[in-house]
Amino acid sequence: MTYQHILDACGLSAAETTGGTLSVTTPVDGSEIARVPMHSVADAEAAIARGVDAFDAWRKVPAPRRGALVRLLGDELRREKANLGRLVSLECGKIYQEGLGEVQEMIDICDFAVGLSRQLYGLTIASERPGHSMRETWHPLGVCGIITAFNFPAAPWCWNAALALVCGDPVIAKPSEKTPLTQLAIQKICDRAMAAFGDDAPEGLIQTLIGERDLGAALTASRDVALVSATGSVPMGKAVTADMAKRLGKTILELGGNNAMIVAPSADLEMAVRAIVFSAVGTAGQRCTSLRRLIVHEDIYDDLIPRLVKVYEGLSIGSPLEDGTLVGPLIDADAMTAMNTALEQAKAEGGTVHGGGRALAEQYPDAAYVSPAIAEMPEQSAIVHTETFAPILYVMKYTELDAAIAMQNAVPQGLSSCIFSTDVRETEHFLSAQGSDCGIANVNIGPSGAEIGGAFGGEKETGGGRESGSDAWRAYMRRQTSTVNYSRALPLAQGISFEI
Ligand code: UN1
Repeated sequence: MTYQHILDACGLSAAETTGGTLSVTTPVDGSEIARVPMHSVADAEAAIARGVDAFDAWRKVPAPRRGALVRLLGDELRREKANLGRLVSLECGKIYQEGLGEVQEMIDICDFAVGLSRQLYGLTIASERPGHSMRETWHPLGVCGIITAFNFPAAPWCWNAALALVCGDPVIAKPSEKTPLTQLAIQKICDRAMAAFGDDAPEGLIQTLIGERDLGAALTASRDVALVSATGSVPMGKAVTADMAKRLGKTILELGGNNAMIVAPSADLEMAVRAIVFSAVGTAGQRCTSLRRLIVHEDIYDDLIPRLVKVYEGLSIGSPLEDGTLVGPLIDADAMTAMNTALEQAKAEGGTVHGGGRALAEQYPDAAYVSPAIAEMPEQSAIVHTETFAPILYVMKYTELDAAIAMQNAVPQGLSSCIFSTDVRETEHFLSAQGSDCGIANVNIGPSGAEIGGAFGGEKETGGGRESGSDAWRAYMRRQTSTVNYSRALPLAQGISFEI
């Protein structure tokens, strides 16, 4: 299949992929695969205005009926899974299996959202006053801006959009400028779902803006955008927060991770090795949930690390579109430079590095293939505290579990974490209030590859937002507390006497 076939299979037209000013290159070989027209700030403002009109209509549509649109979207995604998964792989460089996984996450969250559309439950609350009732209702919020990153160009949009749509909110996507094609293909899928849904899907309900930061800034600046949900780097999250704070707008932030695994003496090492390798080298170490730090008990260190180094040496690095490849390229040359710089710093801080360095340079001179690296560190030094979006696994030893947990929690980020242990005292301690400080804490599972049913997100510099499952839907709605007096008197709360 040629690259053009992959674009064609997603229905992307020449008008959308040629003649524009945004050059899109594939990390597979560094070649240009499209030149996409970019939207202007004026276009963004027009999109927001259409979104406001769409909100007026969409909030009146009953929630279960809104769910029917998301069901159609899920149906379309099922049909398009292979095509879209391949485009994800081509555009961001993750292996095809992981591209399919991303589309499956979209399908899963659509299913979740359809069920949710009949379960946007509020509360009834006991009033302290006689003849009074209280209730809490969830209403649609308004236009939602969804800013996404290159490493997951599909699923995070859908975690947000599927919930926002059933909650009664129009959505405007602003994908990474490195991966606009996937969002354009998703927009097409949405357009088909809306056409099949019929008249009560208003124009402007689901929109896409292609371009650079100024478009994200237009979303954060506008009072007509009730919520901005942003996935990406910590500096991006801080910029979004600062802009939104100026107008006290709502945000959901899903930012960096510096995810660790503690491997205890009782761990099943076979399982641990598989989990470590998938989570450290999957998506070439460019998931926000990628495993970056391995904290290993001293008694098993000399057993585990050589095994890992051996597995790393045998990993198949190559085109993400080819069956059998486990490690695709980094997104671009800058990412490779960042990886090399981090490894140099690791060495300067006393680390011993296995692997690393450029791979397949002759076959793909314009792409950024690298060998995944393991860096054995004498301690959790400065470089280990930073998130480098690359397949670098820092390894440290521990003696006492509490010290391992303290080490795990000592970084600025708080997204995902895990422990491999078959000792229930240890695992429960890890999950307790004195344990992991992350939004996600797993047992005998790596830190990446979360299911959609749980709330996804993390603490500290990860931004504190939650997306996807559990009650994350509430962030896309406004809560209304109503007290109704059905008596013939007007008692005041707190027993206050106020006679006029
Ligand atoms: C991300 O890297 O931005 O848990 C999201 C996971 C995926 C999502 C990752 N479900 O790895």
